[in-house]
Amino acid sequence: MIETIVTRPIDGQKPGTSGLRKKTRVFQEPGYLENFVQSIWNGIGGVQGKLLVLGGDGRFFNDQAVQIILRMAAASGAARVIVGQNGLLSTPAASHLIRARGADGGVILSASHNPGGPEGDFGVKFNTANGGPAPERVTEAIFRATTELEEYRILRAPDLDLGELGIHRLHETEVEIVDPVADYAALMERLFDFDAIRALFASGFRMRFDAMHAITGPYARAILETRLGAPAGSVINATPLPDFGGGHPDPNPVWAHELMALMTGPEAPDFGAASDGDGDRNMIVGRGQYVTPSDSLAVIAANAHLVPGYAGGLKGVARSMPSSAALDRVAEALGIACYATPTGWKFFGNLLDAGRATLCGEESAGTGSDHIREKDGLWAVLMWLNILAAREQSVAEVMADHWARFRRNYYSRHDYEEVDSGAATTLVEELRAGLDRLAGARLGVLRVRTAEDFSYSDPVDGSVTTKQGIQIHFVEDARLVLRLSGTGTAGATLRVYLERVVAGPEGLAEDPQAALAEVIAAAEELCMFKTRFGRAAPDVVT
Ligand code: VG1
Ligand code: CO
Repeated sequence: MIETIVTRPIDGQKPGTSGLRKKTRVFQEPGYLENFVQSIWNGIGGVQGKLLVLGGDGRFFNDQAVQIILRMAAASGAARVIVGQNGLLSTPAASHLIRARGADGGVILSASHNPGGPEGDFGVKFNTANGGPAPERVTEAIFRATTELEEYRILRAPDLDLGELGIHRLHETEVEIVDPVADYAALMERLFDFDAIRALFASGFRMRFDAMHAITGPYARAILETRLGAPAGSVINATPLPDFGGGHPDPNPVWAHELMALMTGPEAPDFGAASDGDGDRNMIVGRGQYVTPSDSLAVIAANAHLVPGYAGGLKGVARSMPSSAALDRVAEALGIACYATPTGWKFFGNLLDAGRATLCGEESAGTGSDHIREKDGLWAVLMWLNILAAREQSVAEVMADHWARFRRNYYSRHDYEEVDSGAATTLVEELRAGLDRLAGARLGVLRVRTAEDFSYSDPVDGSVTTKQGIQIHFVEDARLVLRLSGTGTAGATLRVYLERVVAGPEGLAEDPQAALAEVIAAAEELCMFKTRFGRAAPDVVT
């Protein structure tokens, strides 16, 4: 029986950088999830007769949310919903399924790198028919729908058994439960030289992949251990847990500290990697050699021709504006275009769809290509394995060669987390208001060349997105970017991005924080974080 429930708009259901993220407890409030899901349906013109994909990263409340969304899809007449077994799908696997099955869109349940559990975060993302995150015009339509909502429709029915593969029926909607790994693993096999990677492992190459108790465990086991022959135990923390084992499923040196300790210790294997809650981020680390995501993207671009799926060359590349410009010099050398977009994967979709870019990446550990329309953690790991196998070099050797050829961009991000929202907004507004006076000014020993509030005009559809971060270029080949996070669920998080290019061949092996000291000092002089936020130092330095 279909029920129509009278409701009223709930404040603040505004999708951010990547979907709607709130405290799990907020999502569990009566009607909260239902209101948002009905608003997605309303915002995209209904789901009557449509084919949808549904799955999540397995965090606490994933199982219940999947049942609610299935009943709401059925109540609104969806023709079929393809669901990952037990309600699980990594974000890249969901993107692939949407494309491979010609779906009209998909709902992904995840708050990505944010911690999960009853006291953690939950999230809902909507992806469109190209497999990518909904572009801004769609998220705006969904948000508008949340402000006008009067009722939602839901089927009254018992829970489906999501463990059983095959086609089930919910009212008039078919629910197809699929193996979450199979199609994705087959796609990876088509892109990479699995024989070469298998031979690498057979020769004694050792790796450690930390799934951080999140969604990539089953994918990494199936691909790295079963298909590529990495020794059993190469994948650790491989069972997805509803609270990610109490950890912070964000693959960076701070949150993946166990892996970092291993990789810098005496027993270090040749290669280390990690992924995040929903499987779209990656961390790459060699023995004693951490690779920043911006450098990783540049290395992948410079070596993509060694990988079968990209042997034909790259059409172009793209990076988020705050990501380092290491990629730009590779693009220049290859003679291809390099685009700088606002933060968030949704801005890459048009470039990928239009064939203007083949590879994309963000400094926040997201890397991907036109094989799907999301960033893809395991894909990046396989890229590196394929490149290491083809070049017969260690990670440290690959990096040394890369910097010698392209120069090195020292790069770091300092996050001030959960600071007072008012103080953070005031800082950004004051910076904006003072931009004109900055050009030519001195900040510490650095001289400002240009200062702007980044705005992006999409070369494909002409849409313009403003206020995407304060960007300051210094005469001394350095850069400072500041923006507020759009994925947090408490207070405000200020991200400070710091970059300096060294010409080499000297000075290629400095400690990044030391190499960036002058840019860090310039940021403090400009923003006075200590006075404004009462914080002696950033909360997270990556
Ligand atoms: C952060 C990152 C951004 C990334 C986004 C979603 O956004 O900076 O690069 O696209 O998270 O990643 P923000 O607005 O907090 O800076 V994921 O893997 O959390 O979906
Ligand atoms: Co993620």
